[in-house]
Amino acid sequence: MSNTNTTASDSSFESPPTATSLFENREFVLVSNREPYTHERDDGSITVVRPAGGLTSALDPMMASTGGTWVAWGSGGADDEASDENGCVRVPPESPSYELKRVSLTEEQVRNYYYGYSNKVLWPLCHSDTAKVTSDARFWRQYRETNRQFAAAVRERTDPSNAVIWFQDYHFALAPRYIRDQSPGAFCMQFWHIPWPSWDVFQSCPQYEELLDGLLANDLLGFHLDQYCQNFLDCVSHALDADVDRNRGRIDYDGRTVRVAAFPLGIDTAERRTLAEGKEAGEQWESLRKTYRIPDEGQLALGVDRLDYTKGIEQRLAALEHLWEWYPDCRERLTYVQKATESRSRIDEYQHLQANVGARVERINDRFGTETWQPVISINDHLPQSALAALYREADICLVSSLRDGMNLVAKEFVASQVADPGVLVLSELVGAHEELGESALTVHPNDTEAFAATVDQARMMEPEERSNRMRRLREQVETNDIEQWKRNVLREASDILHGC
Ligand code: GDG
Repeated sequence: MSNTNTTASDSSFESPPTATSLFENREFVLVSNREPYTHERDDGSITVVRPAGGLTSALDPMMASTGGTWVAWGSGGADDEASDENGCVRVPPESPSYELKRVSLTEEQVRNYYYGYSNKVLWPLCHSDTAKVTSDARFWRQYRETNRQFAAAVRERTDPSNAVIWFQDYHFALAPRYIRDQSPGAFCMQFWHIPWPSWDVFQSCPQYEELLDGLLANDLLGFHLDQYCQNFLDCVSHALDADVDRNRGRIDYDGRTVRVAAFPLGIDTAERRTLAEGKEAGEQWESLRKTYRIPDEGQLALGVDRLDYTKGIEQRLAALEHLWEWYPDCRERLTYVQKATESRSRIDEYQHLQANVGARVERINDRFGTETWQPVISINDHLPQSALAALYREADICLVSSLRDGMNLVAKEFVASQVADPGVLVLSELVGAHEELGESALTVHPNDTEAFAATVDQARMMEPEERSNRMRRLREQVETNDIEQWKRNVLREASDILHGC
């Protein structure tokens, strides 16, 4: 890991600081595209659903303890009915302690702001896949308009000059500017969950100047890795008239100073462990085995992804096909479970990916399957956490092969769930998590099919002692840098800036 000052220090505290203790009188406002709770109509009655998502479930307890407001797109079918005339509802449902303010989006906004600019422009751009970027003037127009609408929603709830406003992710590159221009005293911060590309890639986006200007309206901008910080600083120094201090992660721009720092996101390791050790995971495992006919015998390799082209699912299947072809003793001894959840299916690229993955799985199963054994088992349903925990716990090998990934929480979740016989993590060198876990995982390059296959074979044959040692080191890493540590580091940094330290 780089030791420049863009990597925020691991401050340790007597007791964990909370947003309330750090920001005193300022109201805390969180802004994200996804909401922590949706209301759905089910057989006539309204039910509350917690959309599964690592981040929303990690930030919900923080909001519950600080109070304040969470502003998000109201995407649930019965959200309007369950909210008051201002689009607000108090949550968590079991003991309400903060306000959820829902922003209603039209179908056109969903098409152009969400599927369009966010997921057909910024997503491929930030993953350095410029060939997949789709240009359409409507995308940008509605991205701007929707960012304005979110900024207005924040303003409806609070005076930004007396608030700390924390934006999550690439859906809101412009909203901080729309807040700042009207409320210079606001404290704005943002965490960018996906990679930040190099300048030559970022420059291919015609809106580069306005995007950077929007993000520089924050006081603090966080990325997972120092590398992404450096890329961002580089883009700013090329595109804007700004003073960039790369070593200290500071940008002087438009009469203000913006801090840019790395905060590698962690997971709730205690929760993952509890889930993996729980009785429910045991029951779920039995049920998964029966439903999907997962064999008792042999070893199990696992992949868990949203079906996204950045996750390298086709490359992983190519490596496995090579393995079963050239390492015949793996046949009937190593089964691969692909837990892939459909994602963004309104976008052509994602439909093609689903079709290609399906076709490849079918071909592999036709080539190597026998009457009693199926090499690849696809689980496309969204699973409850306890079922996911069962898969993580029972897997002998976890395959993470993204072509680019801001962090990748699956790698960390697998490690935290390895409560029984330790398995092996096979990790692409192109994911953010590789910086923390690469030393004790087995590293692969997703596009080097033969070497990837050989590494899976190495994982399969690894002696128990080496597996144990590697897993112990991985666990230490994941437990030390967990979600609490991440929140602490981000909030402490924000508080230092706010108090001029
Ligand atoms: C973005 C960045 C960054 C998956 N299937 C099920 C399920 N999941 C959960 C996993 C995990 C999450 O989805 C996927 O997280 P990732 O980190 O792998 O990826 P992205 O969704 O692309 O997230 C990424 C992340 O933001 C955070 O900053 O790490 O780089 O791309 O938590 O467990 N959960 C349940 N059932 C499933 O079937 N319950």
